Amino acid sequence: MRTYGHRANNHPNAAARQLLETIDRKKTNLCVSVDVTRKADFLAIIDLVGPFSCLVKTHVDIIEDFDHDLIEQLQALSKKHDFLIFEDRKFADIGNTVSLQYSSGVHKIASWSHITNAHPVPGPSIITGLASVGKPLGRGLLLLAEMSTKGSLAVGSYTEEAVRMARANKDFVMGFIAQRRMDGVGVQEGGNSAEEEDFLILTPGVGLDVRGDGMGQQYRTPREVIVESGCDVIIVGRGIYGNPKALDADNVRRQAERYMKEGWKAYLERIGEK
Ligand code: UP6
Repeated sequence: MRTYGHRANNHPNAAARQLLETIDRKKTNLCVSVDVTRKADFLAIIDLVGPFSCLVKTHVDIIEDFDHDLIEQLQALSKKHDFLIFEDRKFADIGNTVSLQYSSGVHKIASWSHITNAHPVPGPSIITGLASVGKPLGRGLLLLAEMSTKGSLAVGSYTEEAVRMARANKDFVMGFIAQRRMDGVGVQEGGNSAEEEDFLILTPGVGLDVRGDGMGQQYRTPREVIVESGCDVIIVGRGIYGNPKALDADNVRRQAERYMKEGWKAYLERIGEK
């Protein structure tokens, strides 16, 4: 299995290259998902977890007091701590609508988020719509090929079609939100396209202490995700910041470091260095 650094040197997608370089430079494959509703909490958590993260994942539409200053501060933290930003927007509409949702509105996601994602459910036109905005800016797109939730419908031929859509749009699609590597998925008899592709697999549903959240979320450990399933980035939310109503700065920092160490240990095991 190739190293992050080797993959960075060879990756054709600019956003994927940036992410792989950041992972290699900081020695962390941890993406922290900051799902809190107050701007002050959001920024405080990011400042705490930034040093341990290659990527910070946001849902800016849940923030009650969202404003332009929040984006400026987020960008400043991204520079201070050297991480990329991933707005987990999960676009799912026709090409024209998603291009407007991505570029415009209150959030203007494309102007600040290095990476975003989309459900493949509308078919390839969703990629065309998002690429019309994001490609000129050097952004990257992840397709949701699978989900972490119990009873997910993103399985079987749906997942296969998602991978085929990505293969046809490698200039903008940098990888997947999925639970395992997608090499060979959806490759037809005689096809060899999996050989030269290097999609990044970012995986939510990661936790060390519990197996679920009582609302359909299912957790696996960093080792299960990185070693057993061959994924590249672990996405961790509540496992790190716990209950947003009772934030404990020391604990947030400790948990981020703990997940970073577990994720990196698993990667070293995967490439055969431990
Ligand atoms: N997420 C999942 N599963 C998916 C796709 N996305 O959990 O298949 C996102 C959620 C949340 C984060 O929207 O922001 O990943 C997981 O948070 P948690 O670690 O607190 O469960």
